[in-house]
Amino acid sequence: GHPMTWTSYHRLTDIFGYLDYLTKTFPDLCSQQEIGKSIQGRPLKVLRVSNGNPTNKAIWIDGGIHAREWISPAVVTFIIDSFAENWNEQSQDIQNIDWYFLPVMNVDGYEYSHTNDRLWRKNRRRNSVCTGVDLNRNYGYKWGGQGASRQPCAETFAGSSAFSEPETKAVRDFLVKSAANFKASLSFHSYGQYILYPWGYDRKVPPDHADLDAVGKEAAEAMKKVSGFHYTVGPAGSSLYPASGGSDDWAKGTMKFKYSYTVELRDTGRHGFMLPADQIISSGQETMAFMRVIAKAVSKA
Ligand code: 0X9
Ligand code: ZN
Repeated sequence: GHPMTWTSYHRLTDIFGYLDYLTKTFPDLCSQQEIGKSIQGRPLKVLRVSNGNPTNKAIWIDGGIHAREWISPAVVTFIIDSFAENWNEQSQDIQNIDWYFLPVMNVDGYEYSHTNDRLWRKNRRRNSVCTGVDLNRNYGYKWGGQGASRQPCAETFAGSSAFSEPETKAVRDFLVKSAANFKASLSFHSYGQYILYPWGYDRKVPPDHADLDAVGKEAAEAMKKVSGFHYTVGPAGSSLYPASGGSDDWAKGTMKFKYSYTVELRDTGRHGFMLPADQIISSGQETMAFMRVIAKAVSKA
């Protein structure tokens, strides 16, 4: 039977078990790939959802870059479930895209946030004195600039060099080598209810920022219609704070994926990272509205 629920947060083995269920139950739609291993040796599992049409464009989605942001893997698996269980009811735009999901990127940190420290953020690399690299400071575009720390004990430690971490390296190698026609990258985080686009490394914007802003605003309106929750749209560096070495900047700056967003899911601070599990389903439903708008934009791109 179906091994997953969206009324509580799940451990990594449950999530992996769910991916196995999907590939067994929908073999023509879902396939799995291990793209690498974490620093503690846990597998990094990517699920591809695709109708196999060779002219499809592709979208990359990651969750759980930050360990404590539990709503992120929960929403990413909710999206996967909505697609897989109701594929034929999805929009034509959604059906004609190859979807690549990495529900939990920071697998070691995610487990550690369940077993030892609920508010753990970084991965579990043993540095000289402290543990952990902030994976969202470890990507190679403008690595080591503003908002990233050189101090191993800092929450925003960028690592010893760009892509020093096996988790970021695995994602980079997978995307660089992939034959898929990627047009967008979506990275799910919490919290704050923001739809952020590049640049994150500075208070600057790319030349096509108006396109990113328009699609972001259309998505925010669609989300508001579904749940009533308000998401703020803007460039990451000025809407939030400048922070370099992020996945979003690398997707746009190095990989040249047209649409790159970091979505900060619920809430705006009442519960923060400890969002009650009874908000997973409604968060997932509003994020599905976001997905439909992105799929439409990518179809036209
Ligand atoms: O600081 C981050 O990595 C993200 N916020 S979080 O609270 N989830 O840690 C925002 C990243 C926005 N993008 C860039 N600054 N590149
Ligand atoms: Zn985050």
